[in-house]
Amino acid sequence: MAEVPKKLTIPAEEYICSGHLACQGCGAALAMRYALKALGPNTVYTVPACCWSVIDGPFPYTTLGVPLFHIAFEAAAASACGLSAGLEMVGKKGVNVVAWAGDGGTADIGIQALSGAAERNDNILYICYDNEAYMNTGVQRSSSTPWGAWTTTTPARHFKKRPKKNLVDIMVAHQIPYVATAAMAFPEDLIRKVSKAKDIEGTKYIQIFASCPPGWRMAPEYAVKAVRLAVNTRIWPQLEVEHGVYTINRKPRKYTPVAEYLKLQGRFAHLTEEQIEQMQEMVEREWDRLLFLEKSTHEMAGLPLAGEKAAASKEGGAGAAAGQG
Ligand SMILES: Cc1ncc(C[n+]2csc(CCOP(=O)(O)OP(=O)(O)O)c2C)c(N)n1
Ligand code: SF4
Ligand SMILES: [Mg+2]
Repeated sequence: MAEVPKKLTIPAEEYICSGHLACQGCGAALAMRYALKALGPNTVYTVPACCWSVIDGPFPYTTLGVPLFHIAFEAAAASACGLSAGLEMVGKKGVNVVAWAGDGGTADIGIQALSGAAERNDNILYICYDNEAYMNTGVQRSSSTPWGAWTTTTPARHFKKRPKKNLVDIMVAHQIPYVATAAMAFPEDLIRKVSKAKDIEGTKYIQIFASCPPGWRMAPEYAVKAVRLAVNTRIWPQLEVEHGVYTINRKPRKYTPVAEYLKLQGRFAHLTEEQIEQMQEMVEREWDRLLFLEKSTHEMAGLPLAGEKAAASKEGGAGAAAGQG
C-alpha cells in the first residue's frame, strides 16, 4: 500500500526574517522561530544578556516581527512581570509576555527573579533555551552544563563533575500551572506546548533543548541530529507537568545508547568507555525516576495513564504515550 504522507501542522507564518546574526546551525535561532509561530504577532519579549541579545541584531535593526526588550542579565522574569502588570493596568488584554533567556540567565543569575515570579504566579511565559553553557561569552560552564562536558572553565581533564541542575523539578516545586520541556528538533511538539502555555493564566515555564555547534564542538549540520539523539537516548526527556502531574510525551520504541549522542560532539571527546557507561547509568536512573513520577502523580490525581499496558521497555517494547518512535 502506498505510504500516506504525514500532514505537517507547523504554521506557515514567519515572525523572524533572514539576516539574523546567529551562527550556522544555531538551535536557539530555530527555537525562537518555532516559538513565534505558536505565539503570533501579539507578543512581547524580554531578553537578558545572552546569544539572543546579539542574534536579534544591533539597534535600530531587529530580525523579529514583534517587540523585544534587551534587559540586564539577571532581570528576565522581573522585567516580564513588570510588562505584564503594566499591560494589565492599561487594560491591554491578550498580549503574550514572554521572558526568553539562556540557561545561564535562567539557572544561575536569573533564578531569583524567576522564583519570585513563579511564587507569585505572575502571568508570564518564561522560556529558557538551554544550550548547556554560557555560549555568548565563550563557552563557560553554567549550572545547566551536564556531567562530563568540556567547557572553557571545565577543560577536558577537569570536565564538569556535577550533574546538570534540574530546573524542571525546581519549577514544579513552585506549584505553577504548567512546566514543560521541548526540543528544537521536534517542532510540532514545541509549537503545541508553547500554544498551550500561552492560553494558561499564571506562570508557565518551558525549557527548550537547543544545540550550539561551536559550543558543543560539532559541525553545524549535526545541529538537529544531536538534539534528536538527545531525546531518543532519553538524555533530554520530553515532558509536561500540569498542576504537578507528570506526562512523558515521547517514549522511544528503542532507546539509542548515549554513546551515539556523545560521539557527535567534541565537548565529550575526552570521556573514557567507563565514563560513557557511567553516563548511560545516570540516564537510565533518571528515566526510571520520571516513569515513577508519571505513574504516581497520575494515580494521585485519579487520572488514567495513556497506553499504560504498552509501557516502553528497555528491550525496545512498544511505546506508551503520544509521539512514540
Ligand atoms: C551581570 C552580568 N554578568 C555577566 C555578563 C556577561 N554575559 C553576557 S551573556 C553571558 C552568558 C549568557 O549565557 P546563557 O544565559 O546561557 O545564554 P547563551 O549565551 O548561552 O545564549 C554572560 C556571562 C553580563 N552581561 N552581565
Ligand atoms: S554561539 Fe551557539 S547559541 Fe550562540 S549564536 Fe552561535 S550557535 Fe547560537
Ligand atoms: Mg547558554
